[in-house]
Amino acid sequence: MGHLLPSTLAFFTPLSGGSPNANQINTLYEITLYIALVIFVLVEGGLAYALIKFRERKGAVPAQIRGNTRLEVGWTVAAAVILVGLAVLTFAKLSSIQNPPNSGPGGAELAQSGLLYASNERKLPPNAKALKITVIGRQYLWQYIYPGANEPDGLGAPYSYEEMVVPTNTTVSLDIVSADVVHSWWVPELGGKFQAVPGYHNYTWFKIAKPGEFHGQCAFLCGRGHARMIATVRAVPPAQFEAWLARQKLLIAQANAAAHIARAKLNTQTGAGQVENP
Ligand SMILES: [Cu+2]
Repeated sequence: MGHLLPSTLAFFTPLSGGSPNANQINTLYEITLYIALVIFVLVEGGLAYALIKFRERKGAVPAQIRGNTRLEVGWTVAAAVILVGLAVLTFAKLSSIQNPPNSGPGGAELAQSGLLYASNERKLPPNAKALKITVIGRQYLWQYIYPGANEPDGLGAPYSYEEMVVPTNTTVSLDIVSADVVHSWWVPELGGKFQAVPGYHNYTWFKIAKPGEFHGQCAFLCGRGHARMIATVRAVPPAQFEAWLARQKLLIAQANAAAHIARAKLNTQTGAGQVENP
């Protein structure tokens, strides 16, 4: 019974629980909802009371009332005070939604400091260290590029599709871009929605405390395969993440080497394929 009200309210508030920014957004919704609920009960209660108390009776003559200045000024001022209060609260919370905190003490060591790209939009934690992952929207799947390139130009960086693996207790900073059309990155439990727009960089962040899986989906109609453009973020302990990343890098290098050999073989063969596609 004690859980009934919160769980009913949770139906009306955003998903959260994965990252502090999502939790702060949820708190703002909850505060607004609680205030609205009190007002709703007061207004509907007053209406029901008046309906019953002043219902039609034989011989009763209703009093003719023309306005009540004190009441009218009262509810106008009260509504204005609530609006101003909510606005102040929102602005006070905005910084904890936009600005990431530092990684926790057990966070992954790979978090690099400094900026990879010149930008005044990417919000970094106070110590400027975050694990930077590039999110690329493609028709119709999400690609993630992790740190660990062999060359300064980014060549050889480990990547994955659809499922992003991240370390727990680590501030993860996402650089969201698109390879084709507009997509929208949205994993509700990890914070707000961010568009992937060709030619632009959008940034967001999350910090996941405990291992777990979070699900999302492209939130902007991007073509025929839009509905299948899903995203999963899997948080694992930092040591496990580093092992996964190293293995991913190895698998990609092996696949590239195999492709290189296959290409070389094709180039030396004279077959129907080569005649048709010289
Ligand atoms: Cu999409």
